[in-house]
Amino acid sequence: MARDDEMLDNWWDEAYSGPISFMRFKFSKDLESADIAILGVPYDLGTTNRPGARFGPRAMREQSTLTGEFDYGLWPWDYHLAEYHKVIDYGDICNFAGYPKRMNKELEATTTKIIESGTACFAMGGDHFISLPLLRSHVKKYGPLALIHFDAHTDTWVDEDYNHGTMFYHAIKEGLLDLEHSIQLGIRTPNPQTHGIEIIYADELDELKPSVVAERIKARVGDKKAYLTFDIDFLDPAYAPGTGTPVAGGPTVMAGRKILKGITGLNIVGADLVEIAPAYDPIGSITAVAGATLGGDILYLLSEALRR
Ligand SMILES: [Mn+2]
Repeated sequence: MARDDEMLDNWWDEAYSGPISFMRFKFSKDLESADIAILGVPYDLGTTNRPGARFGPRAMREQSTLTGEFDYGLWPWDYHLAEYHKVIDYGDICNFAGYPKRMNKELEATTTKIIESGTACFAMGGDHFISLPLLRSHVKKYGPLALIHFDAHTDTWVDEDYNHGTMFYHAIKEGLLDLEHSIQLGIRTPNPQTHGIEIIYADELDELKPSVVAERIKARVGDKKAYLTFDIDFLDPAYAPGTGTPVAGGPTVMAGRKILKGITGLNIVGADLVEIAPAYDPIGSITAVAGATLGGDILYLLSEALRR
């Protein structure tokens, strides 16, 4: 892990100009010197309702040029990530439109390459199905992982088909999850089966302080290695209309950010943020602004875990 002086000393563009990389971290495939890689996964063939999450990574990058333009870092974190790490934007995996099987294989291979090099990976979806190949590659390295899952949906539907509502059922079936230490937050859709995962439903979450929710997550996950997955539809559609399967009655962006900040210190080894579909995000790109900000928070959680 090393301070990235080149990043800290070169403030070059306004938020509205210049190349669009995530939070202005340089595009690079150099995994040797990198500590954290940001990977775009523009895939949305697993969507059951509105398509369009393939445009999510680009929308997040574009809005992140504002959250990432400050050389002091992202508030309320009190440092810049480059003070401790070389963070790279690894670009997108691409050329998979119409080829779900190829995407599945290639995403697992790409993330395996990234994490085997000792670089932590933050993936930007894409629809939520991408979490399955991401989990497979992480579990190969780390063993079964505690899942910290923000979502309106459990995505554990018992269904042999692959889509963005079944991938955690497949993850369970494949033994990828440490169920006793896994937790889902913000759920507000029918759930015939918990599979032994702790769930804080949206109504309960609404009555709890974010700090209390964070303590519940910490108590559940403990010191286990964890994978964090954040479906933007965790948020109320007032804050995130630009998504494939919105469900009314969800938390605010502030609640989401406070919960994330509150779980600092957990051993999070990998993460994704998914389901931003900018075509349904017509007013001020509010979903992408939320996603870019929450994505920044998740990078800080990976950083904190790396420095534990
Ligand atoms: Mn969802």
